[in-house]
Amino acid sequence: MLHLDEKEIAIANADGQNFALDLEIPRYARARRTTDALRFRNREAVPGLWSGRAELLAGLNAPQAWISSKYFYDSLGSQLFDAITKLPEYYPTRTEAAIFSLHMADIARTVGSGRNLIDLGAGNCEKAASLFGTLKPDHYIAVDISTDHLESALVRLRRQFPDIGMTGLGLDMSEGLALPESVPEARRLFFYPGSSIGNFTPADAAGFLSDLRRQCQQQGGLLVGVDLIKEKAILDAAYDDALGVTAAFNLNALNNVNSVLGSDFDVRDWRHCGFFNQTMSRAEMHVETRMEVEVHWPGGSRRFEAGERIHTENSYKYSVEEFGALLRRTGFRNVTAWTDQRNWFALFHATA
Ligand code: AVI
Repeated sequence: MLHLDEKEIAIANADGQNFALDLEIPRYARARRTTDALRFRNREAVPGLWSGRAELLAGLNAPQAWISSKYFYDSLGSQLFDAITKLPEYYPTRTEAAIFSLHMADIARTVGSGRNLIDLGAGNCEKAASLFGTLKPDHYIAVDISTDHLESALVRLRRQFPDIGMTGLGLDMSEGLALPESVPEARRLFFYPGSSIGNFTPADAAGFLSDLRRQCQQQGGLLVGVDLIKEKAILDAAYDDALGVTAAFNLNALNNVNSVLGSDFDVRDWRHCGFFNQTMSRAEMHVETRMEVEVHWPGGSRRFEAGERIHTENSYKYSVEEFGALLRRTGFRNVTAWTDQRNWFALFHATA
């Protein structure tokens, strides 16, 4: 491993060579973050201030309508997301897995064993469980907004790994991460794979990372997966696949909104839009009307013109330098990054 000064981070490339990178952020990146900070204040407000119905109504009534991406994940949506991760076009999941197998020994040395592994957005717990043999955590704390997957996964894992203490927590992390006192404070390793950090605006990501940093006491750390900036055609395909699974995932949010709000969205009136916005360095998803439609909900309605869109998701892409700088700005240090052969995805470790 390299010794690095304050402005550098260690990178190990696919051939296992270590090299150092300067952390200066390009000026355009800073400008972009400022724009996003303003956008965040206007559009998404402070997480926790709005919940459920009030947030949905604010989004649907906004001049540029939006729905929070958390509405993707009802039971069908979670299954559609699992299917997305198996699509040929959606490279992040398998690329992150390849980074783990390529660099496992180095990752295990850097992270260390006997940690309290806190899995943020654990889902079916498969990713974290694949690390148990190598990282040998003392305790596994699985956090997810949906507890359906969690309970059955933990029952199975408890039988397989009887020496690891296991806890499941049903928490909505868009409301901030409030861990109960039962979660041990020392030796925490926050695990946030899959580039879910990209679904926050950079300003929100900074807030979330600072929050994690504050919750790391002695010997705390973070292991986070980040999708990297790449050719537009690859990203366009990843968010608009040929089979239409991503389209179904996106449109299903409208069905979920119907059940939460009592609205009457008809998915047949809407089409999926998914593409990479190079200026904003993010993949965007929208639903777009096929014709003029009027949508009703108890106490209100809205007419949408033909071709009008509702913005449903942003998925920000970073360079290794930008994300390393973000970690450092939010109080982390000893930043290490591992990438795949094509430099499409990066796994970062940093200590508190
Ligand atoms: C969960 N998250 C990291 C996915 C992403 O790529 O932003 C969600 C997703 N949206 C479309 N495809 C997958």
